[in-house]
Amino acid sequence: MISTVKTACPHDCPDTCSMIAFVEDGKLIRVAGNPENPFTRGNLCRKVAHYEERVYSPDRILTPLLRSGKKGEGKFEAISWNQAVYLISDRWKQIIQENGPEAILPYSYAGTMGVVNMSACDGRLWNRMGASQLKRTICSAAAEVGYGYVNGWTGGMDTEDFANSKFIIAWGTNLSSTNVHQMPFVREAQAKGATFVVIDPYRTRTANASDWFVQPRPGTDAALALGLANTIFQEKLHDEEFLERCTVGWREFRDRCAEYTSERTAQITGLEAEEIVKLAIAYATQTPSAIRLGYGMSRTGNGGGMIRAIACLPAVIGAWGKPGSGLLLSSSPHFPLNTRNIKRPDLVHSPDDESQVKWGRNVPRAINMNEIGRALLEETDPPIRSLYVYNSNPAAVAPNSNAVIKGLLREDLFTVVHEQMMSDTALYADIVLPATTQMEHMDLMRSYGQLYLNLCTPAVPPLGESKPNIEVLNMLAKAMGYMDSVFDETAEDVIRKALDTDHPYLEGITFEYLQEHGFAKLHTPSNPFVPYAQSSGMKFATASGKIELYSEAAKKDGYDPMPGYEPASESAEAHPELAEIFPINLLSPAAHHFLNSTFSNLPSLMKSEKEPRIWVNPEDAAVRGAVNDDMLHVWNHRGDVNLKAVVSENVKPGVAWSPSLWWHRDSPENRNVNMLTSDALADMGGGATFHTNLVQFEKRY
Ligand SMILES: Nc1nc2c(c(=O)[nH]1)N[C@H]1C(S)=C(S)[C@@H](COP(=O)(O)OP(=O)(O)OC[C@H]3O[C@@H](n4cnc5c(=O)[nH]c(N)nc54)[C@H](O)[C@@H]3O)O[C@H]1N2
Ligand SMILES: Nc1nc2c(c(=O)[nH]1)N[C@H]1C(S)=C(S)[C@@H](COP(=O)(O)OP(=O)(O)OC[C@H]3O[C@@H](n4cnc5c(=O)[nH]c(N)nc54)[C@H](O)[C@@H]3O)O[C@H]1N2
Ligand SMILES: [Mo]
Repeated sequence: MISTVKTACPHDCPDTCSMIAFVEDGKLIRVAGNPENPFTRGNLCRKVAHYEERVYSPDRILTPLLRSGKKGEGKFEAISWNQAVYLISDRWKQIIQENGPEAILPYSYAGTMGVVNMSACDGRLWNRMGASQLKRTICSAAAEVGYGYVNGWTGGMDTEDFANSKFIIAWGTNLSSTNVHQMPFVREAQAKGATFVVIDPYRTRTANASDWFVQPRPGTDAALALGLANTIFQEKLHDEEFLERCTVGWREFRDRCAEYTSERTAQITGLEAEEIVKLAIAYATQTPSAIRLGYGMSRTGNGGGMIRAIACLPAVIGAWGKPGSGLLLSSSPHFPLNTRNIKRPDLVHSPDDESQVKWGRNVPRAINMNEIGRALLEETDPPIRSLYVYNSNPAAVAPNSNAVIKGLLREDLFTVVHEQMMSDTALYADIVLPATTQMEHMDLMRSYGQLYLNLCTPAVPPLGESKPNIEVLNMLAKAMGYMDSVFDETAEDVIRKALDTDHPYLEGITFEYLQEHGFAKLHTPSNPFVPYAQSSGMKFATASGKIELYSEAAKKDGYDPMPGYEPASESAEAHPELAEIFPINLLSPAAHHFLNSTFSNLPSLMKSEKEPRIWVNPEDAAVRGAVNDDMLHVWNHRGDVNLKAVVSENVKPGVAWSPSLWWHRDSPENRNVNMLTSDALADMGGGATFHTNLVQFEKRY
């Protein structure tokens, strides 16, 4: 008999789809999108559509493992959970005694985005222990800070409301690959006559679905945004009433924009001045107009500043608070979950006082996850003696892989990896712990791209001896002697606590309701939700409660109080000597068939993604005597890789594009593109810079 279970996709994607799992004899036989969910609409992306392939992958880890060979060799022997927990806690107690708890570093990101297995887990055991904190900066940090200076950390437009727009810009985001369920709303708008614009230095699948593709030089979007605003002010198409009522410093901002004439903007961006003027006028007049802003473009040396400048545009034309109008970077801030209830960020352990100590008196040091390689290799006080990895695959995904792997090879580093798959990182572990997949554990999902809460109900029992993150961390906490009651909580306890709020958006959305229906849209004042409507009294989360085109907060943090264009760190403008040697700007954004390094080990998706490749312009290929399908040797001062050439006009001369991310294991000579990427930090938030890399290439064979 086949039974069905309502669940959801847990992966790091703005869509967070409602799923149905089909189960026969305790086995997952297939999955489908839940047709009742108005956002998922019964469709799943290519990656998740055959989830059973992932659940039953031969790469699944099914028992705890102890290293029996050399570091990174991948030789392990099975041990019991009791042995594993004893070995880990015993070693940690010794390390804490010798070097204090900061010598232990947890490393995690968004393998699952669950409230239980990501959010709650990230703030409990580690805070209790006083372990080094991890700055989780690899994805959205620069964008959040840049956006925050303008609007505060507030939620954007309802994705479903894009269907009501007349002019849509997908700015630095590849929706057809990374946010596929937003596209039907874009197409609906297009069918009603809307213009769909894509702004990207690479001709993406999304660009191919657009009415107007704008292709600036990478890292120049701040100039483009200010140039567009300048034309809007010049043409008197700005909304003065809105600017007076809802913003701070618009006249100073207007004067700043005047520095970005269409001629100067054209020079910086490589676009034609006429195109800039045309785009500005269309954006301001074909209203309601909406911007979908991606995190992707912000992973650039000047990414925070780019996002900040773009985030000002809706205010200039008074786009907020009207249907089909405004901007969406993230919907996360709209979810009023009681996250304080599920974490304990206020408490850290003090060696001389077993009772709880407030943050601020004894805050542990924080390590930026983008700099993990350096942190493991450079002398720090105390040294990092143990690394506990879960929900992440740093050997493959973190920038500057050479440094990361060298760090993981350290003989004296005690590495524990809790994983579903024998990933590139798990290979370097001393102890590997088996993790359940979403089909085997319970969780609650919010979303960064839509407004539905989803409950994940387990569909099948855990495979082998695998366990969810929360259970493993609870076991480790007890073995460490931490008897706090949070370490007795089950996933259901955490979910009930997260839903325990009297916020009107969650009225009636109980655990039981979600068990029955699988999902619920937030009960926002209107549907589609129109945030910041004048009648709602909803404010921006800045100090002034207004949109800050001039930001005192930015000034206090040492930035220009207004947005401006600064060339990215590793660019020809900022570093001409380096560009002499490495003349190509490599972009490395999301692959269509993978999700970061998740799914990249599944044969059907590897086949669709073909092989590790790099797109280069015909001019750049010709001067190096390279043609399509040649193996290229690509290198810089950090490392080198071999990638198959796709000679294509999709990139302009001087730019190359290689999607993220193949495992090192499955790349030529075991080296993926992160051998080339930079661990320099973005201008804001300590963000990643996966698109700010200068490289050189030649034909290999
Ligand atoms: N299929 C698939 N889906 C995914 C992911 C995946 O790996 N694969 N990853 C998930 C995750 S973790 C995230 S954060 C999101 C990211 O989703 P997106 O925000 O869409 O991110 P990317 O595709 O990495 O980058 C978007 C685009 O930015 C462009 N870009 C690079 N530099 C610049 C620039 O200077 N200016 C402009 N205008 N554009 C630039 C790139 O060419 C790329 O097309 O997607 C999620 N969804
Ligand atoms: N070159 C390049 N590199 C990039 C990017 C890029 O655009 N270009 N994108 C960056 C971005 S945006 C991001 S967000 C990061 C993502 O970096 P990561 O968050 O590390 O993402 P994934 O590669 O998806 O790895 C997640 C791992 O968690 C495991 N996992 C999944 N669920 C669970 C669970 O419940 N428990 C445990 N213990 N493990 C689980 C999966 O098997 C997988 O190996 O990568 C970054 N790396
Ligand atoms: Mo991400």
